[in-house]
Amino acid sequence: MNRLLRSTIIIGFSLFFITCFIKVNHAQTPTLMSLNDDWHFQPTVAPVPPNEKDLGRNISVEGYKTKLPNTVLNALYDNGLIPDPYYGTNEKHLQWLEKKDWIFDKTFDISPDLLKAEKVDLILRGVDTYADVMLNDAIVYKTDNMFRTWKADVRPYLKEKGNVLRILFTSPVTREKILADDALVDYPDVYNTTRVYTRKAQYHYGWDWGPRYVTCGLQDATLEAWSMVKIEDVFTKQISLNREKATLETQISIISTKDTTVTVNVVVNGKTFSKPLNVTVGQNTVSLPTDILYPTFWWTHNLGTPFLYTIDVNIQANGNAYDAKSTKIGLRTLELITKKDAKGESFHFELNGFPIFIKGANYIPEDMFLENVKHEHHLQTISDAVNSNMNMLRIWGGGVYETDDFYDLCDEKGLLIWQDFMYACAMYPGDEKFLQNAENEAIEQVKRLRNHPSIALWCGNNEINEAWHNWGWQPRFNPDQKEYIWGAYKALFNKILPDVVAEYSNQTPYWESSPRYGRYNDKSYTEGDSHDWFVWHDEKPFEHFEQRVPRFMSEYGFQSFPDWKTIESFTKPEDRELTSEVMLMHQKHPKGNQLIKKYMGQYYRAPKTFKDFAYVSQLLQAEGIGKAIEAQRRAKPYCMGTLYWQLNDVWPVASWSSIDSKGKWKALQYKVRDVYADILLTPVVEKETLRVHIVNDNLVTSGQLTVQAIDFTGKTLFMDVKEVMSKTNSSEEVYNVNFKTLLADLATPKNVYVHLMYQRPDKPLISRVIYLVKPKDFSLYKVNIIKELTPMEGGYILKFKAPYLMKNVYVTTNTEGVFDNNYFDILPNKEFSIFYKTKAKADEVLNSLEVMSLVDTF
Ligand code: BMA
Repeated sequence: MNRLLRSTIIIGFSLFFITCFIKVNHAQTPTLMSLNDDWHFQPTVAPVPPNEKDLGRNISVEGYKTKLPNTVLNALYDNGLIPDPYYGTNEKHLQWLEKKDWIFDKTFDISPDLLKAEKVDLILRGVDTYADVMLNDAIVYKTDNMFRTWKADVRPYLKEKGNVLRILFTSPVTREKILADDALVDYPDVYNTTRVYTRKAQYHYGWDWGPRYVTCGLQDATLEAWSMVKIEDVFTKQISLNREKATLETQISIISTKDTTVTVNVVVNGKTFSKPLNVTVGQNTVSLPTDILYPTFWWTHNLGTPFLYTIDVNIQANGNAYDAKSTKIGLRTLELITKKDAKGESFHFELNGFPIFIKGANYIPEDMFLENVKHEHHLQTISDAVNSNMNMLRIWGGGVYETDDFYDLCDEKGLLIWQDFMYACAMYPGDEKFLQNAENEAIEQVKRLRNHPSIALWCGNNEINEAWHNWGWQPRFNPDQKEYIWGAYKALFNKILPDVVAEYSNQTPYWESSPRYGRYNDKSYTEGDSHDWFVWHDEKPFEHFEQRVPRFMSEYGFQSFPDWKTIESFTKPEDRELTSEVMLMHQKHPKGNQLIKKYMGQYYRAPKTFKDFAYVSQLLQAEGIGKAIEAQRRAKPYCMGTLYWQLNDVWPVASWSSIDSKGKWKALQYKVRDVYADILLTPVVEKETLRVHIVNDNLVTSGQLTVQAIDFTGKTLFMDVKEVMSKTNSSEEVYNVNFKTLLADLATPKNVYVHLMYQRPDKPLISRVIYLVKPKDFSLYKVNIIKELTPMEGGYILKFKAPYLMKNVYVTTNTEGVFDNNYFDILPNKEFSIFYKTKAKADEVLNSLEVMSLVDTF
């Protein structure tokens, strides 16, 4: 054979094999086809708005284009049929739409290859909520839970061309009315809605920080074609963990269309573990013991590295790959320690045997409409949490179980998650259908999240135990009804959910309800987790937080207004008044404004304008919550955690959030970043004595503490230096000085700040400025602040300087960008620099730069 012929034959053969392999492989490994594009939606009957002012008057029954993910309101907005649901008072005039039924449909072709598969599953996610799903006129399923994935084989109904997928949504409120009429009792709900009958995000029905938008739609539609065998689920269970070895068991669920033999391979840290397996038609499970020698542990970002291992699983039969799945895991032990002690019962988490003080916030969904939340929003929010020194977020039970992407980010960034099941502030039905639905939802969610090292806790519900016992609901019912309602509670939160967590999770602890007791029960301060709303709801002063510290504070908070630019985004200039109709629509707490005003009077001088009021409301919030955090951290180890209410917002509103709906940090977020630092210098003022504590959440440290008292004009009144040591994971007083000495006999500390500086060898300086009187008593001076702008990669350094102390300097520009600091204090004659990340030109920044401080508000 000549060489040319030989090469041609070899190339020919190779091509033949490659083609065969690709073909075989293509038919055998699951193929995904997205059905998210090219949808059409329409109301079932021509909608007639009942009132003159109702918006959306031109909606035609012919329907409009849309694509997934989407829900009706957004789809109407995209088509220009309704105005922005967050603007002005639009919420009020869009309510009528919730009573309508809608059809979403899509016509599509599929490739002939897809039809060669033995099974083609139609998978729908985030179906919100009641829908009949039909493919080519055959009913595929009827959905009734937005937290579940809906899946069925539609291979028999599929054709190559012109498939029609139709989803007929029934209005949740219509369906709930029928369910409520049939129910044996009228289930109490703090917001008096019918939401408890529907497994749909409960905040959609309105909350004290969110509008009511009971809409419908879906987040994802996919076809998955496969033949013979498919991996359904991979779970790597941690059997034991020590420095030498992680003993694991990888459990793989396989679904098969025939009885056959396959090989299952698990690749862990470069080592392959294999097992032959006889699979039978239907569900099969195989467990492979695997291990990792000298493992690297997963830590929260503040204590170490959140190290992740990849687990690759594949199945082969007859030398061909059939399916493969890759998951990430983190190796760590995480225990919730609840032990009786002299004062009550502890509540703390131990990560890899190390008791950790939890620092974080309560998280709610990032938007009213989930389709608006993209990867970059999750990334921003989780980065904000990490950059603010948080180590945990609580995903609150009135929202949603978050997307896979969210938990992946938490794993990677070393942030723990307290995960509520989605039940909040109401009593829920206990009939068999509801409980079965709830159990299926729990199984799916626990299985989905069990490989994530960030999942620290499953909690049954938000405030339902407390509500039943303290919110005055019981007198509405006779003894039988009470037993019935409480029986339903126990069935779900004391049986079904803990059983699901025990059976399916990776040994994650379960906690029945947050809080354990309500605030009127003294045990709330000695046992379990606590929601302390004495400040705000019961109008106690911020000092209450210092007087009563619980074992673990899982909720407490104070409202403020969003950033002024955010206020501008939903108002006309004439709406920008505290009591305008628009502003009231964006304040969902009945006493909200009145409470902010009342507290403001206690701590700040009355602001001149509404713009000043909005700014001071943020300082007030930071003042109150900062006080609480410092007191709770000082009380370590009696108290071992703090999660304030609430991190984020679902729309532009006055709320307890520390980051507003446009992602703008409020003053509180900057404060949190400071007071959540692993090493915190924190003051206690007691009977004319200043006591300085060091709270240390990390390892032993020692260094030099400098204490300086300086007046607002820059004159030093006192200075002392002391060598101090702080033990691992501790909170201790390290220094004290009486006011007389500190103030050099000055009559009042009204114009004095104390500068604390802690310098450890080879470590950055830790610096903290504290004040000895309430902000309303400060003697501030009005002077010009000198500004200077220097270009730097990615933006500008902004330098500020003033001869006197400037309190809570707030910087804005009209350009797009992010300040790395704001609401900061400028010390007399000391330069203060911040970085402004922006693409804007220097003169644009400078020309629109506005700088104000507390003294400008009165
Ligand atoms: C808490 C939360 C929410 C509510 C907040 C403020 O108890 O669980 O229900 O938004 O209070 O009132």
